[in-house]
Amino acid sequence: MKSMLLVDIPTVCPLKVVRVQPPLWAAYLAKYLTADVEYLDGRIEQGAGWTDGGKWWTYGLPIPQLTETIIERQADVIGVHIGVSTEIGIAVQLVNALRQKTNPTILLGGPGVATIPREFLPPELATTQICYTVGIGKPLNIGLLSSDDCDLDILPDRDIWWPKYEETYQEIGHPHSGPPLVRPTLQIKTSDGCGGNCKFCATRSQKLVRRSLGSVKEELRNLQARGIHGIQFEDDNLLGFSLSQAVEGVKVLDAIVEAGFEAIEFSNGLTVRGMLNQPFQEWVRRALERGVQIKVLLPFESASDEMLIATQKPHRRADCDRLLEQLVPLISAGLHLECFLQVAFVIAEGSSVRLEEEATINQTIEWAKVLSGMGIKTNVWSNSSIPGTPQFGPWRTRFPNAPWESLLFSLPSLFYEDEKWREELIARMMVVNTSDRTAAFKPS
Ligand code: B12
Ligand code: SF4
Repeated sequence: MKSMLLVDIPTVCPLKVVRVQPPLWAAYLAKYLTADVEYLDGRIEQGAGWTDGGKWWTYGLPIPQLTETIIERQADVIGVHIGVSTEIGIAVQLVNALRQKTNPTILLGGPGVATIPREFLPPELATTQICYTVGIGKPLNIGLLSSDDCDLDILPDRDIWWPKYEETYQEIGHPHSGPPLVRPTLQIKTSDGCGGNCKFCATRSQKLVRRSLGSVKEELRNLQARGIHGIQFEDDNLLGFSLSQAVEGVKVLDAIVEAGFEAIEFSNGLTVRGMLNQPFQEWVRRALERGVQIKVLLPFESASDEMLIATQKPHRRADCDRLLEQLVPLISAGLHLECFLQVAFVIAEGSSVRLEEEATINQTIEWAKVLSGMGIKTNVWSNSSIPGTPQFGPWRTRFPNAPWESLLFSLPSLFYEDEKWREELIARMMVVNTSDRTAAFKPS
């Protein structure tokens, strides 16, 4: 039997923020593969820390050390996960370093590479194989798979990284919204795809497919057996958009409450239109009454219909206001609300890109202040053009030599109350990337 080493590579960030979470990708792959599988986390292995690469911070093992560690494991196949496209630059360095010392089969996978059109990938990666699946579904076809037709109901094999998770990840919490409501909390994914078509989203246009309720319940039992108290959703769109889709999603939510979990967090997975469906509202009330803690991220994106329409978001400002009317009163009953807004949108129009104008940026920043005053933890991010979206092609073509790190990054700001931030943001809108636009802002 062949052996395969699954590797999480260091990640790049314009700020000194730890961004790691238990690798669900590896847990699924380990289950699909017939090979002997080992896991190596290049971000946290051997107390890896920050190294300063100029304006970028690279979190994880330095490349020479990572290369040595990989070679020592002597795997037949090295499977590298590229979670976000900014890590492409690191992947190139790693592939070059490995090729100088040995000649293993290198497989790349994950949304960071799978969503990028071939023509935009650096030539150094031509010697690797790439898995073009994103999400739970069938991952690759290289003779290492247990079956050609992978079942969505397959349960992830968390054993592959469990000890590391216990030691390290749990302390870190979710990188966007901080520590979990209860510890330990672990993420699940009960569906794949969305059905939406938002212009800035790399997983757009993928049909919503669900795991069976039976397999979700089995996974919940497995997690409970490990002592997990909280669940965090990693679905794209658990509730779908329509009433009948929401009814299906609520069955999953009821199963979690019935199983006795103490907290449920949606840092991902709910859309505004999905949440407006009555069954979801009723579920929130039911769950809170039973003492379950709930944290919901409101993905409002923009205060202006102009931007919501330009980016093909399925909701409008009036939908957000309606949802607020329903959910804000529940804050006093224990509901935790967070909100995600973006400014400096990049709008693709044919082969050119246009940037959001000051008027709508101001509108969103003003709204952020209002939302914050309502007790909602509100983040305003600076938008970036993500590979795999209509914005990316023209963006890449306009800046053909920009490094990968520069093409994709936005930061949670929390700076919307600061006039200076707004001025800077506007000044930086004409620069190549959102990181250059925002990296100068040091959170206190
Ligand atoms: C969880 C998550 C996070 C987490 C952890 C990310 C991580 N690095 O692991 C956090 C909160 C930290 C995060 C942050 C960000 N994220 Co994020 N995130 C997600 C999310 C919601 C789910 C990923 C997941 O766990 N899926 C479940 C697993 C089972 O699926 P999977 O990862 O795709 O893995 C499967 C296949 O891809 C394949 N596969 C994966 N790896 C490998 C490796 C090999 C060798 C093989 C053969 C196959 C293979 O097999 C797996 C099983 O089938 C996705 C959205 C999505 N739907 O995927 C966005 C997503 C990955 N994030 C995205 C972005 C942009 C970001 C940020 C850059 C946001 C920002 N602007 O700052 C930051 C980056 C931080 C960083 N440096 O990592 C984009 C990436 C787009 C791109 N092309 O780069 C996505 C796709 C969202 C989107 N719709 O646009 N994110
Ligand atoms: S609703 Fe969310 S997951 Fe669906 S396409 Fe839009 S941004 Fe992507």
